[in-house]
Amino acid sequence: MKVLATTRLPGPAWDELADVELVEGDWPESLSRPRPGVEALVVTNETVDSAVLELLPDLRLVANFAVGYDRIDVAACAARGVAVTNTPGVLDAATAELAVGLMLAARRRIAEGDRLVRDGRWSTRWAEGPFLGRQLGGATLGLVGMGRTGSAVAGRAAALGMRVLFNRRRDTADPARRSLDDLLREADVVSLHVPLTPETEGLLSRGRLRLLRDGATLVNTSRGAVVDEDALVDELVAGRISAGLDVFVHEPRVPERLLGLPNVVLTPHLGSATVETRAAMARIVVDNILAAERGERLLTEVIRPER
Ligand code: 8YV
Repeated sequence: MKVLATTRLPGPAWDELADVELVEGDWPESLSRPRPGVEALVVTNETVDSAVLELLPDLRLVANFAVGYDRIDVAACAARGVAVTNTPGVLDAATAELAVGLMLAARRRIAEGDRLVRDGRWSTRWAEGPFLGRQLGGATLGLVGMGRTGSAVAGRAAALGMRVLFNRRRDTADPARRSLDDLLREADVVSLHVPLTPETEGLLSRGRLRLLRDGATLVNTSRGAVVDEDALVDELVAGRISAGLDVFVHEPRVPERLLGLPNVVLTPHLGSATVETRAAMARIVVDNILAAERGERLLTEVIRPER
């Protein structure tokens, strides 16, 4: 099966593919001409829309090297009989660790402290004040989304002594469940673990961000567009809250106004970026391609197009 990929995947599984072409440069402009014969496309949640599909007339499979597939037009794929797969189940621990890391970094001012030391501003007289943070133990965590990653964060946060509340759509009698607005009012730390869909786009609107307590911390390892980014930047510039952000609306662009702020920790979409997780994701991508090649059932199909 001829495979076109936007990047070479890490780990040993990739070498099992016999016929792979890498497209260099910015996607989708880099796909500048029709590629008949390409049957599988490997993307890392880059745009796959009708225009891309037009250029790949023999495509049978989009194998996404990510669990989130918000940039893939699954309806357009289904209409052409193109299957879409993602990589669920192997990112939860890595993403949960990063979320907890961002909570710690923002609440305990780790990145800010690192910059202070590097800049030679560490002084025993504490010219900049006593440099105090807030501890996670005893604080209330509000999880927006309680799927695989949210649950993985909950376990780790409880081990750190946090009280864990959550919001999710599905009804449950669990006393820790809150409405979204109540969760935002009650939590010291809010962490987002919902996929980007038309329902979650802008979920944390300007009005909802105002519900956050003074001194609260927002952690986002899901998708930038789940939050009204301009409104979030305004809150951070005002210094009313702090944040740990791994995702942004226009990656790799980060809002200019955030760059000089001490109260925000910025990472470059590292949620799944561990050796173990990326190798496991690549294994799933390759296994899906090999299954398609053999005409077998795909492992992790996100839609089942009419065939
Ligand atoms: C991906 C992600 O690794 O899986 C996802 O949905 O956001 C990331 O962890 C990233 O999109 C690169 O593929």
